[in-house]
Amino acid sequence: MKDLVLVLGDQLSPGLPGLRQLQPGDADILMAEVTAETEYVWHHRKKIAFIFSAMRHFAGELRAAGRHVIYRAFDETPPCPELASAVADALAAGNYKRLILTEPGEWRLRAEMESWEERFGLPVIILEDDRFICSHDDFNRWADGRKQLRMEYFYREMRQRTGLLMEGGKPAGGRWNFDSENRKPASGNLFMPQPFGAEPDAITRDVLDLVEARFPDGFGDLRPFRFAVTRADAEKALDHFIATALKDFGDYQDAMLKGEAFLYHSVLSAYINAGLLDPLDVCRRAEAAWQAGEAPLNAVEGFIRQIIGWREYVRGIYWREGPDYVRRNALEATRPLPDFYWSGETDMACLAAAIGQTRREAYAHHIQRLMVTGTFALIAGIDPHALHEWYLAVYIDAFEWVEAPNTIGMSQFADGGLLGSKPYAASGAYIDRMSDYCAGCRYDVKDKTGPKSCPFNALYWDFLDRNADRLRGNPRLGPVYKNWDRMDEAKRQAYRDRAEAVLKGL
Ligand code: FAD
Ligand code: DLZ
Ligand code: SF4
Repeated sequence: MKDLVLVLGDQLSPGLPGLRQLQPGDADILMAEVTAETEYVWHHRKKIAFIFSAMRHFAGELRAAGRHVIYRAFDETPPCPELASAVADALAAGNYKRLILTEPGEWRLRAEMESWEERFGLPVIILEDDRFICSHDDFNRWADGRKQLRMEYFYREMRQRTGLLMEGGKPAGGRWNFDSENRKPASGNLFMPQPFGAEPDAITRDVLDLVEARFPDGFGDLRPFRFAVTRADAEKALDHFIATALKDFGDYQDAMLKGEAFLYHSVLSAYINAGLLDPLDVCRRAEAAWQAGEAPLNAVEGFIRQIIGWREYVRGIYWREGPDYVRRNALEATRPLPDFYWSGETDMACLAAAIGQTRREAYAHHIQRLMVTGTFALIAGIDPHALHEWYLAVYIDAFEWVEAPNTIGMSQFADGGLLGSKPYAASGAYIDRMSDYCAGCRYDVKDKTGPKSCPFNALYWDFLDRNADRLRGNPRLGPVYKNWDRMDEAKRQAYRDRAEAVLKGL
C-alpha cells in the first residue's frame, strides 16, 4: 500500500517534507483546485490565476520526475468543493496506508486537517514545514520568558544561525542594522527598474481563461498577467532583481512615487511564499552580490533582514499566538472598511494610488501597505478584522501566517503591542516627505484643519486623543502626547471637528 501526499497551492517546493521523504513508487501526490480555497476571502483574480497556474506547472514537474499526481482541476464540472472532498475521493479510489500532509499556512486548515484522521479512518501525519529557517520550537524557545518580543533581537539570532553577513562572529560592517541610511525619498527616473515579467504560456493562458469565466465578479484586473509561475522563471525574477534593483533597495525602501508600483522592491514575496523560491537561497544570492561588490551593505542587509528577520518573526508570532490572533482588537476599533478600499475611488491621492495599483497588480510595496492603507485604517479606527480580510484578499503574496501578524500586529496595533513597539500612526507630513502623491491631491497636506485639509492630519491627532487611555503610557509616544497637551484647546477641538467631518464622509 502507498501513502497519499497532499500538496497545497503554497507548497510548491520539491524539497517539501512530504515530498522529499518518500520515493516515487511509495506515494501518490494529490493536488486540488477547490472552491473553498478560492472563496474564504474575495481573492484578487491574479492571485487565483497565479496559484492555479503554479500548481499546474508544479504537477507537471512532479510527473516529469516520475511521480504519480492526482490533479483535480477547477474546470471539472462541478469543481471539487473543498480539500477534504478531494482527499475523500482519492482515498475512495485508491488503497492508501497513510495520508501525509505538510502543515498549512493557516489555523483554519490546520484545525480541519487535525480532524481528518478520525474522519477518514487512517493515520494522518502532519509534518512541520521546514522551508522556514526558524522552527516553531526554536521560536518558542527564543520567545519564552522574554518580557517583550522585538524583531531586532530575533533577527540577530537568525544572522548568527545562518551566518549571513557575519564576519568572525561579528556583523559585517560592524552594525546589525543600516536602516538609518535607508530612508531617502525617490525621484522619477527613466531608468527605474521594472520587475521581471513572464510571457504567459499555454497552461497560464488556459488558467487565465478559466479564471475569467469562473470569477467574472472577482476582485482586481486579471490581465495583463506577467507573474512567474515556475521555479525556473522565479529564479529569473530573482536574478533580474539582483542585477537591476538590489543596489538601490536600501536607499529607497521607504519611498513612494506616483506611477511607480515597484520602485526598487524585489516583487519576490509571492514566489517565496508559494515555494517557488527558497528564502535562504534568496538571501545567499543577495549576500553574494554584496561580496562581489555589486550591491552595498545597507541594501543587502536591509533586504536580508526582511526575509530572515521580519518574515520568520511574523510567522513565529502567528503560530505562537493561536487562532484568535486575527480577532484581536486592542484599540476596540469598529468602523466598517470604507468601500473605496475595494474600488480605489477616493480623492485622497495616496490611497487612490496604492489601491489602484493593488487592483491592477495585486501588489503594493511595504510602505504603501503600512503607511498608506494601513495608517489610514489605523487612525480612522477601522475594524482590524475587516482590514485583515482585505489584505488577505487583495495581494498575490497573501497567506494568513504572514498577512495577519503584519496587519493585526504591525499595522493596526490590534495585538496591543506584542509584535511591534508602537502604532504606525502618522499625519500627512510623512507621506509628503516620502512620496510625490500630495502634489497632485485634492487635499492640502500643509492645511491642518480646514475643509480641504489632508484627512490624515486631523485623524492622526484624533486617533491619539481617542486612544489616549491606551497609548499615553507608551514610551515611544510620550513626546507626541506632550505636543498634544501643549496645544491650546481651540486647536485641539478644531482637529476633533475636522476628524469628525472626515469620518462622517467615509
Ligand atoms: P521586498 O520589499 O523586496 O522585500 C523582500 C522580501 O522580504 C519580501 O519578498 C518578503 O518575502 C520579505 N518581507 C518584507 N517585509 C516583510 C514583512 N513585513 N513580513 C514578512 N515578510 C516580509 N507580505 C507577504 O508576503 N504577504 C502578505 O500577505 C503581507 N501582508 C502585509 C500586510 C501589511 C498590512 C503589511 C504592512 C505588510 C504585509 N506584508 C506581507 C509584508 C510586505 O509588505 C511584503 O512582503 C512586501 O511588500 C512584498 O513585496 P516584495 O517582494 O517586493 O518585498
Ligand atoms: C490561495 C489558494 C487558492 C486561491 N486556491 C487554492 C486551491 O485551489 N488549492 C490549494 O491547495 N490551495 C489554494 N490556495 C492556497 C491555500 O489557500 C493555502 O494553502 C492556505 O491558505 C494555507 O496557507
Ligand atoms: Fe494623501 Fe493627504 Fe497627501 Fe492627499 S494630501 S496624498 S490625502 S497624505
